[in-house]
Amino acid sequence: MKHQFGLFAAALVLSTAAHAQTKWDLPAAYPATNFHSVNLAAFAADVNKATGGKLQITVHPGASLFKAPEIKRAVQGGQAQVGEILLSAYQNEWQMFGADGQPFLATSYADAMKLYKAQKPILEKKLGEQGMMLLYAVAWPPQGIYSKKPVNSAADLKGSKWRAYNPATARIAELVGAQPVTVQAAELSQALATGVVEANMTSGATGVDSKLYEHLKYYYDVQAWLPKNAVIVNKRAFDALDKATQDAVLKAAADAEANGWKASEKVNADTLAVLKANGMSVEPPSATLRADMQKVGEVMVKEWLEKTPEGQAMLDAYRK
Ligand code: PCA
Repeated sequence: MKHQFGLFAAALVLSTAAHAQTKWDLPAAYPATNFHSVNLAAFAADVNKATGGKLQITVHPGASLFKAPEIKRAVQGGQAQVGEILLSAYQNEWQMFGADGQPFLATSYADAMKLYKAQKPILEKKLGEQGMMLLYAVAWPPQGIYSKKPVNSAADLKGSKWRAYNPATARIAELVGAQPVTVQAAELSQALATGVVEANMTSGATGVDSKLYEHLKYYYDVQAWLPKNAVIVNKRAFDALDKATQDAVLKAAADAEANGWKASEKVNADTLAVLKANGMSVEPPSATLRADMQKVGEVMVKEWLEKTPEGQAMLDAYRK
């Protein structure tokens, strides 16, 4: 009898496993048309295909499920199994999250990739301690200055209402004497329409997403840093998958990372052209503005190193 029940239970488990479909929610903060979100949709489709529909990931772009600053905690707590975060937004929690938000540490795609490789093992360890895993990370295009008025030197930014999206962009505002106001990408158009923002630093991609050309007329292509979005997964949710499904997720993540970095470079070129086509002045910064911003960057990297015990070793690995 006992034996029979055991067989029955085993058969039940087997048949449930064979038909089981796991559903994951993936909150993301940027609009569905943004290249990161398009890449997330492709990642989800890949996983669905590779697992024969066993794991279905629903992407919720545009901060529709969780607001940008809440996504990390949602994944950690299991309210969402997987999610996309802007790493540098969490710098105040742990300084290393902000490594790629420091101005002029890595200003090209090649350097941003090198910085990522140096940062990755430390990131993985931290996320592991928090009950999560890093699936992949992709750089945003290089960050430049958008402004309502022409900016020839940092002094021209004094007093301007400056939109910040993370602690580093808020610190830049302080150092140039602007007034920082934190506004997430999902609320940026609205903030511009109501006059809360006169200047900010972000990519051409976000410039186009939020139609910054409707309110700001100048873009200076400073190429100051390339912050990264990371896709993180709750470790318990991942561990609950069978081995084949886990492998499919990791394979799709590796592909998404490679595709995402390629897409970012293309989007950089494409979106700067869109800004121009919409009447924006798109120029390199003047020598003075560049030197001023580099000084700001030097101060910030120094401050960051003072607060980041693992910082110097990471920079040494990056520069090797
Ligand atoms: N866009 C995001 C972060 C970096 C970027 O290029 C934003 O402006 O919020």
